[in-house]
Amino acid sequence: MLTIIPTPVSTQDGTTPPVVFVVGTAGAGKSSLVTAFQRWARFLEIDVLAINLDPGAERVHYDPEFDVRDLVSLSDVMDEYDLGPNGAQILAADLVAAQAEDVFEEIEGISGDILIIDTPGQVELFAFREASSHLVQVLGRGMACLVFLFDPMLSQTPSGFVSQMLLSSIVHFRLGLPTANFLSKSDLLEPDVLERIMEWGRNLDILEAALYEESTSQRFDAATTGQRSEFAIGQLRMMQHASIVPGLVPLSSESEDGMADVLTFAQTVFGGMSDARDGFAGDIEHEIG
Ligand SMILES: Nc1nc2c(ncn2[C@@H]2O[C@H](COP(=O)(O)OP(=O)(O)OP(=O)(O)O)[C@@H](O)[C@H]2O)c(=O)[nH]1
Ligand SMILES: [Mg+2]
Repeated sequence: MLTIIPTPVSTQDGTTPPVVFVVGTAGAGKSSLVTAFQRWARFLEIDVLAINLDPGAERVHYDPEFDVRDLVSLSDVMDEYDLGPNGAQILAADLVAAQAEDVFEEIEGISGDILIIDTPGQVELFAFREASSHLVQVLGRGMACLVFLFDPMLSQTPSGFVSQMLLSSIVHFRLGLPTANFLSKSDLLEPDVLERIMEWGRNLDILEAALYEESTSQRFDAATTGQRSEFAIGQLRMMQHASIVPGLVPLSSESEDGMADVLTFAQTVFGGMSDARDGFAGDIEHEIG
């Protein structure tokens, strides 16, 4: 089941492809998703255009329509401004965002069915820099949505799961884009572990009990245990109340599970792609299965 955090879409001119920003914590599998999605879509004759917005990427395995490393090089930024790797990442992210119009010019007029954008390693470099909001607006043109990747290892504890739920909603709040949560690298999880995580996404009562149990086993005192669980569950219930339903779709760039759901998400938010490829995930999986 795909869970969408809805946000009204402002404009749609019918010609520009929908834009999917892939966001997540460092190493969550963002670049791999872009590669896998492009490869998967090629077989369906869906034209997926990719963009790399990560100046710190060592290498990319997809075929980028535009690569920000052509504009900003991390090593040049380090040399020129005498910065370490972290400072350089921050400055590079700002430099990229400041050149949003140049990036847009590079991609203006390209035609494709969908545009998928790889973002910098650390989510805060993309979501929390002021200049990034501008970049999202310029590149998104009112047709953008967000795929937020949950790290599979971090998702295995209730507190790790809740932390990512909260992070996803903060990024959603910050950028104001329709957001769907995906559990990345789900092929690495044992089926029972995967099912437990999915259950947490579906049922807050079960998550609350797990969180309480975890706090107890970590030997927090009773008051702290209660406060932690209450805080986390209170936040999640509030999100649920505002229709920001926590939910997850399993994804694997290895097995290509969930690729159709990424496509469905973009289609659901922005309307179908033109022509016969206008199917939903189930149809597509049926067609290729
Ligand atoms: N088994 C498995 N491994 C994956 C999957 N997706 C990514 N990986 C591995 O996870 C590691 C990190 O993947 P990346 O795609 O580079 O992650 P990223 O979020 O782009 O990383 P940064 O840009 O450095 O933050 C790599 O070793 C990938 O091979 C997946 O679906 N399954
Ligand atoms: Mg990457």
